[in-house]
Amino acid sequence: MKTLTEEQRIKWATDGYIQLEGALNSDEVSFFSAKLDEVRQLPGFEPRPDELQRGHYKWLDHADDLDPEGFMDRRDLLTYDQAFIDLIDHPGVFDLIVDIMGPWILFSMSQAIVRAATNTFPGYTHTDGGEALRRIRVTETSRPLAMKAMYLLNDVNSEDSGNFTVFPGSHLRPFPEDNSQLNPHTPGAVQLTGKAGDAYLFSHALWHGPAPNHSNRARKTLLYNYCQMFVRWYDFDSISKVADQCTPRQRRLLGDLGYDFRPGSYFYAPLDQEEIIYGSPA
Ligand SMILES: O=C(O)CCC(=O)C(=O)O
Repeated sequence: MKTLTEEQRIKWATDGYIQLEGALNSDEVSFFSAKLDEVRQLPGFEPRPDELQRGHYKWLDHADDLDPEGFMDRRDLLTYDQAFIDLIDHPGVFDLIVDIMGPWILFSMSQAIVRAATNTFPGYTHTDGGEALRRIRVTETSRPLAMKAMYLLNDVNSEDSGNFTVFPGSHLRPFPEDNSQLNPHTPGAVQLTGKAGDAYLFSHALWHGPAPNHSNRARKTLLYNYCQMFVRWYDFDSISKVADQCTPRQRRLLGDLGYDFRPGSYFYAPLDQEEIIYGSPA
């Protein structure tokens, strides 16, 4: 499997993220971009901030906005197309995730976010993993508890275009209890640019979030999240419904250990874990 270059390894350790150019090719970008336009017409999980607590999603008949340039935040993408399943261990990106996290991991979440061009969204900054994980930090040499791959489906060329915004090195500092002043324009924030097909890999502990989008077009992204096996997935309530469409490696990443649950499962990995994760993708 591919591993990080020395330069990427240093950047991951010191900045808490790396950018991979051309992680998806142009056919893949066009395919996923068109799929997101279809997905918003279909039932699925979307946020309901006025109805549900922060970060919780409700099953709806379709996205609120049916315009492909409108806002969408859809969770649990795997049922929409085989390609969303195959992105779990996309060559080139998954290799690096395993290099960073080790082989004892699960796939924990998929998400498509379209950040519409609007003057009403100021952006926000956070760490991942809710109340508990925001209080847990990693050191330069620690494997992360969780990390995400974020795929850009369109070019982001200038600031305030819905950019993925990071505070480099912030994965090594405590997240302030009062983070209300932190935003994509706070000193230290870096609004990343990139080309369609680029991917950002980032640690759960990195302060990050979207910038406002004052450009004249929506910013489309896919987010795939991975965690250490003893943590757990949080996109579905038991092993994903698509398990029978998956390769053995994808099934394992979705939590199918190859035997019925027993105490100890997910704590110590199955004996063939390394063979499955490092082995052939099919
Ligand atoms: O850039 C975005 O739209 C949000 C991405 C993000 O902050 C996250 O996945 O945690």
